Amino acid sequence: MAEMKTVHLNTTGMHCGSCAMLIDMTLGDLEGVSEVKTDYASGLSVVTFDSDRVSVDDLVQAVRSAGYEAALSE
Ligand SMILES: [Cu+2]
Repeated sequence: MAEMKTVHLNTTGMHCGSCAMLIDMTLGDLEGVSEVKTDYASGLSVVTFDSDRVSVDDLVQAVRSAGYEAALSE
């Protein structure tokens, strides 16, 4: 059974709303990610994903590959 998880990622490096859209698209393209909402003003990405198919590390790596930094928010 798929276990959906939601995490908050603190992202840095965004400089406009298009950056948030790019992060949304990058994370949304990952297999197992069902929902993602990135807010430029707060630098926060809320990501819902199937933890059997994709890991938090995968999410962070994807954000990095897009040119931004991300860290799991407690
Ligand atoms: Cu931008």
